[in-house]
Amino acid sequence: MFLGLDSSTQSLSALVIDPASGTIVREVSVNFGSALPAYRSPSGFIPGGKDGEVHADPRMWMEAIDLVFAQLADGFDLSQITAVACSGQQHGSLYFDETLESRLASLKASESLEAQLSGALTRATAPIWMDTSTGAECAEIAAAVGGNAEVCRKSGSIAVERFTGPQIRRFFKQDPAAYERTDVIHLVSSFVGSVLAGKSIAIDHGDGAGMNLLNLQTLDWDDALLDATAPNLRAKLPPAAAGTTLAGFVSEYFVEKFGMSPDCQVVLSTGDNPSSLVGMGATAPGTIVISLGTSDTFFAAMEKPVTDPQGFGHVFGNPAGGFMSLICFRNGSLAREALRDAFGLDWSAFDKDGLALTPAGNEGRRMLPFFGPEITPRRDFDAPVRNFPADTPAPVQVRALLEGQFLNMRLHSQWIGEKAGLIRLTGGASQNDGIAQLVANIFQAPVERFAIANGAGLGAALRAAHACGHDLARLSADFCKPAAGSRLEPDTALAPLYEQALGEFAALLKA
Ligand code: XUL
Repeated sequence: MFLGLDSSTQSLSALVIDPASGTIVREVSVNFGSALPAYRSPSGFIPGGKDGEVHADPRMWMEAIDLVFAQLADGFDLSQITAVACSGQQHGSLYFDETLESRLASLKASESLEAQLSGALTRATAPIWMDTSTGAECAEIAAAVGGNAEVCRKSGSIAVERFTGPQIRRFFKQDPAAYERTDVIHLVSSFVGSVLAGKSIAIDHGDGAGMNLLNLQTLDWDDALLDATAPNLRAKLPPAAAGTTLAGFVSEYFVEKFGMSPDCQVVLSTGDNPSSLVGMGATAPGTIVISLGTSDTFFAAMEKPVTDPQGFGHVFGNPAGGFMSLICFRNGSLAREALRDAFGLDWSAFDKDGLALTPAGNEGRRMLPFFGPEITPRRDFDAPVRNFPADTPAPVQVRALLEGQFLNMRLHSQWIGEKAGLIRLTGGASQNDGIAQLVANIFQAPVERFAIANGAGLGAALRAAHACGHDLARLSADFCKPAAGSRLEPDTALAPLYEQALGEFAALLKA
């Protein structure tokens, strides 16, 4: 059996798969807010950060590892686990002094992880992916290496506020002495993996590419980016390595305390988006994943690391080899819920209220569906822009919003240069038939829906099995199945109409 962990923004979850039977045999989860209220982080981060700062308390993550293993081991024999791999929210970083290695190597089962590891922290809190505080640092890094086009050419993304390099630079500027004392910097994913392995493990190319530090050609830390970020940074980073690397055996701590086998292997960790690519069975180019969540994300495997000339999209390593694109749209459910609330609609009727009562293409009535700042495209919207009166009845508004969201997604994913062959749709709103059919029509590709709530955790367990010799295609066929009867075909007659709508949407965006 194989264990996958996912340390996300709000929870740490664990999932065990049995490849022999093709089933998930155990799933547990620790919600940071409710299980660890002492950290006063109801949504997994410390509320009220100033100037765009969004940080979390790393001690909360340490405590959660003990809690999730206690749950896992309760009535379940963890010695059956052959290998474990972790996934983590991307970009978040933890900072430790030189005592980390000896602490990890000598963890006592009689004490907690938090009691034994927190003393090594050189930065009390960890910046996470929601942080937008590093605008100045992004500009400095870009200027130092010759502009954002160069940062993007090297690292797959322009300098981005939430990415780890700019976050490291901010720390170095704010507290140079603590930066100097820092011996090792981990991502959330590599930190959890290091605790399991009882030693610092490498950072994989999937999560590493979310740092503005990894050179996608050499797959090593880039000297110019390192120098632009902070002094002596290479010495503070674990090496970068392929996600299929076996990092070692599980630490004695987990053997003694939770009954794991001393022969259980620890596979390198990766970020939650690369991990979801595996969990959604989309590691081969041609299948696109659209995840409809708080933010909507669009990701897909890619043959070559082409980058977004506009600088909105990102390129990360694909855990199965090669690369993947990732585009994040901030106004996902945020916008759907804002419109729903503004018109007093109910979710179950959201598509019927809008999509069923209005014609495809909405007779040219278009909306830029941004109720707040957007990152794709990068603009400080505070209300949606419409080419029709704002008091137009709800059905037209609903269609304009949804068509706008997916036209925006199609427009800003064109740089990838691959036609969607199949779309795997996940996340809350994917269950809505009207929305799913609209995605099929706008992208002119079949859509399959997934019931998997934890694609990143499943991806981690599948990666663990794959690294131990299981065939990934076989694992995908067994575990990454769309919900029965969930496939929808595009209405090909609508192709020209949505081609035209795409042009109209782009024009409204430029206006
Ligand atoms: C990706 C990103 C988010 C986090 C969420 O760039 O910032 O998707 O990975 O956990």
